[in-house]
Amino acid sequence: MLDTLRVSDAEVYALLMEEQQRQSRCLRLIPSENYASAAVMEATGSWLTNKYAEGYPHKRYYEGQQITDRIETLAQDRAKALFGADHANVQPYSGSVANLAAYAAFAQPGETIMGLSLPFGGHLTHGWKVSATGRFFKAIQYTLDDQGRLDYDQIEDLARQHRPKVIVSGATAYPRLIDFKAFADIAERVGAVHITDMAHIAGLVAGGAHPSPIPHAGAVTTTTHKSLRGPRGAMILCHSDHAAAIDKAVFPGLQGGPHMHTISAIAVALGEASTKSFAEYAHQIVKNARRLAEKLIEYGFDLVSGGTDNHLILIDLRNKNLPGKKLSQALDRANIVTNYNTIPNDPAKPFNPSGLRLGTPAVTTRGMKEEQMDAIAGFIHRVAEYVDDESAIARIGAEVAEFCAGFTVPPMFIDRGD
Ligand code: DSN
Repeated sequence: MLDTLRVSDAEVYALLMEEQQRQSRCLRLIPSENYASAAVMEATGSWLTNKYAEGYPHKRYYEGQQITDRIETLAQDRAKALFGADHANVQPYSGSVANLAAYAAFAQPGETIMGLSLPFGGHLTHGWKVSATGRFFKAIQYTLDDQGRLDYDQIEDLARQHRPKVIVSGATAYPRLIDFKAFADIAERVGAVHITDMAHIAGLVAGGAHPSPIPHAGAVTTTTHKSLRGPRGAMILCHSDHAAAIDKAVFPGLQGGPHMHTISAIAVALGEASTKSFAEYAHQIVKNARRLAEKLIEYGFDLVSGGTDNHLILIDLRNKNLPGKKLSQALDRANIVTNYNTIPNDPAKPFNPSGLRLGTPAVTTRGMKEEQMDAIAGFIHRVAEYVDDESAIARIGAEVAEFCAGFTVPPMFIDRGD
């Protein structure tokens, strides 16, 4: 890859090669990151970069759509088949835009939406005050109970009190299963549309390693690059009775020309995600997260909600007297990449919170299994113990790089033979 770039722009080429080496040398534990396959990356960089295709297949505002119509239809069909949805819009540029579009399909500016509060594990675009979703709509935010779990009674009380047009389920830092049916029942009782943001868990849902929100939500938004392991993009899946409203909200409501190069790569990723080997991958992500959680608990780490059901772990570092930022920066110096994060009811400020968020999608793509999770927990424990000792951190970093060298780094060929 990149043979032409190497010749035509040595400066950018050198930076990209350094990034490739960083991704190879490090244990990448940010739960929203992954390694896309070579096929996904090739499709992302194709001739479709050159094409405008405003509109939808067979209803475009530009000519020359002989191929784009077939590609977008293929991506839609693969998305519908993989997730069992009636309709798929594969045009949203990102998860943030997909969420805003989905709300705009069902609520007018100033009307009420409801979602999980950002410091409790919700996304910015679930109605947080600085996001357009919190400014353009009246956003009511639910929180978690004292055990770090969703409190469906609280959600129902708030919904009855505020009568939102839209209730959002889904999270970016919630390690437990979400009861999508409970959300659907609450939404039905107050006359709201239930929208699920499944961005984090889309790969798990595709592989059958997490219950699907599709039967319980009016619309489901997702990014395509997290556990689903595709290009950086997004989709909205919905029932046929909402299809027109969703399509109109994406284009012309929020976006202009779709990124056809990304859409072709989404089709490739959906093809990969429909294989048996991807289902095994999805189940291994969850097994790895459980094992990593168990080992971290053995090392004295306090986990929000006491463990995990999905791909993600949230550590409450208060018992270690260690701010999340300080630990995540020390881990980064030791070639272990995580992100600091708020914990429910965090007494500290969001820019220097009390938590650390980890996930297993990327390391599982590299072929790591339970045995390697034990080693990773050991590395994290040692960095936390020696957080102020730079020579110890450097020694651990060298060990981590050596450990990583034993595991293939995509881009690689994904066998679609099954
Ligand atoms: N909030 C980001 C994450 O989970 O990393 C995604 O937008």
